[in-house]
Amino acid sequence: MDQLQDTIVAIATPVGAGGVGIVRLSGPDAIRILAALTRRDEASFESHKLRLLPIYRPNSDEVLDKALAVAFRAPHSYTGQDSAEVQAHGGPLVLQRIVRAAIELGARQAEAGEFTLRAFISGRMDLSQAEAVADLISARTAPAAGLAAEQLTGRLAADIAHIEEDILTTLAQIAVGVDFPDDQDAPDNSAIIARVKATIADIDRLLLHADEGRLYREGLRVALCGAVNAGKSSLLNALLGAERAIVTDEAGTTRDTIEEMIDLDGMPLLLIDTAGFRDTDGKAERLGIDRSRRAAAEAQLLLIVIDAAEDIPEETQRLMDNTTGRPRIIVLNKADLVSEMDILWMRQRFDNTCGTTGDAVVAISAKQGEGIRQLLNCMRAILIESGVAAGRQARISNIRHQQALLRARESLSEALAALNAGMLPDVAGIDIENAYTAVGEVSGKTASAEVLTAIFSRFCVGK
Ligand SMILES: Nc1nc2c(ncn2[C@@H]2O[C@H](COP(=O)(O)OP(=O)(O)OP(=O)(O)O)[C@@H](O)[C@H]2O)c(=O)[nH]1
Ligand SMILES: [Mg+2]
Repeated sequence: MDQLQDTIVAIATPVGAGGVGIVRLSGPDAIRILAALTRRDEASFESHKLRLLPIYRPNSDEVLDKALAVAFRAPHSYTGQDSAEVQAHGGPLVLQRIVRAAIELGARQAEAGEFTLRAFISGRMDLSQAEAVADLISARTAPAAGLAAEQLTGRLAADIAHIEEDILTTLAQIAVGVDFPDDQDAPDNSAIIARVKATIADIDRLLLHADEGRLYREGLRVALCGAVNAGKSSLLNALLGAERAIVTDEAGTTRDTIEEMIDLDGMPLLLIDTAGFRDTDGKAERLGIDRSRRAAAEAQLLLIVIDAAEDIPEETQRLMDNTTGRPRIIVLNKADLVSEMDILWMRQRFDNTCGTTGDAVVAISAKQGEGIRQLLNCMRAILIESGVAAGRQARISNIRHQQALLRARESLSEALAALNAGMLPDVAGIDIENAYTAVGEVSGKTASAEVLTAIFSRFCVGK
């Protein structure tokens, strides 16, 4: 994967027909190949300037397309290498033929993520930025895209670079050696201690809300749970404003969990419709119910859906008993079937059974779309109160980064303990070096080949 001397080629746009499709080249021969494809002089390609030219099949007068051709001369390109693009008509066959022509002229088919890998290797971006590219492409909500875009701009990269520099300075200071005050045997570690403390504080600032940031990036999980026929799937559809899940009056309609993302005023929510709880002999349904329990256990917010026109089933009561204290909303559905007095009475009943914690209770009609806005407001309020909404401000939203920084912090704490105990700074130096290695995994400076392979294989070909 690391043969930078190869010139690579790939289709950069999605598979299928489109208005425009882009073939991308990067490597020492990229511009020569572009010149050969267009039968122009290589020197005639000014960097970053589009030209409308016929694209020829090599060794033939056959024209493959009339397209926009552009060269990007190193280092001013995405990969930092000489690069080129052909912006052709977006038919899959046209694009494949242009790729094949480029291969005939000496390029090689690019592997997944290879363009971005080159950008990383040539220092155009650090590893956290390269990861942000993949996150941005795969983001399913505007807030997740926002987190990725911010990381792509290099704010995290700059913070990490700053921490790396600080650690290197501390190591340099240790290497120079410390003074032993005349009248004491113990070294004066105070300057180094202050430096290590400051670095720990910087790392802590970065790690603030990292747990929430991760949840935020993946979507805050909201599980719709309750007995069969309570109207969970109807509620999912009402929240989505689309007929996503099948709704019938048969108990046990939903067998498998159904997940859909929504954007609630900038909060990414992963709504999970589940199989209704009940005793059943059906194998598939039982497995589905197991999944429901798992979804309920992992959710950041539970919507416990209750059919207001029925008695509360035993299973639902058990679910409520098992989830007291967790962020949840009791959703009294089918409010259209009962009187306002009934709803009032039920509300009171929940206040009694749930004690002073006072569950949030919202009455709705999923079928008629009533009370949905109130429910959304209540969901937002509870998510904010529970703290997960703070993920929006998180600087770290990736578990790999979080773990690397936690390891760095641990090593620095050990160094601090040694320094405080009056040991020679050299002893702490080993821990501080370990901290440097851990931080470098975020920027990629010290990331292993396995880590790099794992990260770049997540990309699509052409990125
Ligand atoms: N009157 C009324 N009927 C509703 C309402 N919500 C759902 N229903 C009806 O209740 C029945 C069950 O609805 P579903 O949404 O399939 O219920 P569910 O909880 O997903 O059921 P399972 O998937 O079997 O667990 C359907 O006939 C719906 O039309 C409502 O607000 N009012
Ligand atoms: Mg259902």
